[in-house]
Amino acid sequence: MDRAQIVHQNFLDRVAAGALPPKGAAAGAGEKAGLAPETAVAIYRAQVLSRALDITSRAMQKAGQGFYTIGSSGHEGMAAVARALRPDDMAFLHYRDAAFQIARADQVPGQRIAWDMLLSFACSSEDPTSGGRHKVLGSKALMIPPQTSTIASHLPKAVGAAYSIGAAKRHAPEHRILPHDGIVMCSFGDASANHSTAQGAINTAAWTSVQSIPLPLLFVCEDNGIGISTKTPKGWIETSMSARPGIKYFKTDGLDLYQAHAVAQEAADYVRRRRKPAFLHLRTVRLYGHAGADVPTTYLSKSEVEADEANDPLLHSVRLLQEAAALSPAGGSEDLYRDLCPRGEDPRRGGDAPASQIRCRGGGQPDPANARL
Ligand SMILES: Cc1ncc(C[n+]2csc(CCOP(=O)(O)OP(=O)(O)O)c2C)c(N)n1
Ligand SMILES: [Mg+2]
Repeated sequence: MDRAQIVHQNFLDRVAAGALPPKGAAAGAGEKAGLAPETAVAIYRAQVLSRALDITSRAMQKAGQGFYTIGSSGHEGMAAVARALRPDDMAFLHYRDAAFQIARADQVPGQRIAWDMLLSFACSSEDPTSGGRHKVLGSKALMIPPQTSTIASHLPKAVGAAYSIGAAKRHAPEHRILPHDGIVMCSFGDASANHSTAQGAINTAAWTSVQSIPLPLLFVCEDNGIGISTKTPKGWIETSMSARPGIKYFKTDGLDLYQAHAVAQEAADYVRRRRKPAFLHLRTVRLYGHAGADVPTTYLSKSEVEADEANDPLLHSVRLLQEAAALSPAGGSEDLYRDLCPRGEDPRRGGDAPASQIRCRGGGQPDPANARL
């Protein structure tokens, strides 16, 4: 069975049995108190919609309606990072950051994020981000410059964008879109961090910071411990990044939406106030392998793959929302999942509508609030 189907079934079975994964480095009561229940639920909703879109992109590929299936499953903690930033903080995203983009879309009026992303999967000429050239995250309204999966290529651009905020204060440009108190965020994977382009950008940020030149840039490294089929050595990111001159290091658990939000908020506040770069090390897992055609059990043991699947961030979110009594009734988190992800990978299974019949309930303009995928 396909891993996407396994993860989907796993979610339904474990939630029904109340067999939710235990807390890791759990959020304290303070972290839970720092996030309003409605924001926590909005983060969870963005996480589930991101998952639904992953499932749908694979169904579309099987049906010959979509192409590029690299997904965001396991990296849904980025929805909490989005909520720790302002929607006018420019964000250069890792290709697994659909949950970030969806969560940000909730903060900006007039968005139709699910529909726009589906257009991108279908390589539709109506795709507002790339005109159908590629599955690309990005949106002008959301301050997310379009980004393909050319790893590390966006880090130098992010350094330049962050530098430009201070430069625009010193010499008023003709056109300024970044606010004076804004920051820039740039996310990437643990393997991408080794790319010379990434290292050059990180070094530039450190050098600039040490010279006391403003560089309000938050690096976010989404550490799932692997790049395609090559494992990152244990502790590599922390050891190599925690003591860089001029860059403050923060670490958090992307499986825990409360903790991820609290630490991302702390890191973003540091960057905003001090106008200095920070490095947020976010633990994630990678579900479904690298991309659609990848079979992770060819290079990882079954138990390694299953250990990540047992740590599905959505299962952690269900437990955390229950503990915080953020949803009423308590079963609401399962209902929300069933509503957005009514089926697993196979669009023909159980008589569900095929991918070609993806419709949004209520008709009219598709909206993530009523999209049934
Ligand atoms: C410049 C460049 N070199 C190589 C690749 C091929 N490639 C795609 S993803 C990837 C590994 C990325 O791993 P990581 O940064 O850990 O991100 P993850 O997929 O684990 O989230 C590589 C080498 C690429 N896309 N771009
Ligand atoms: Mg990785």
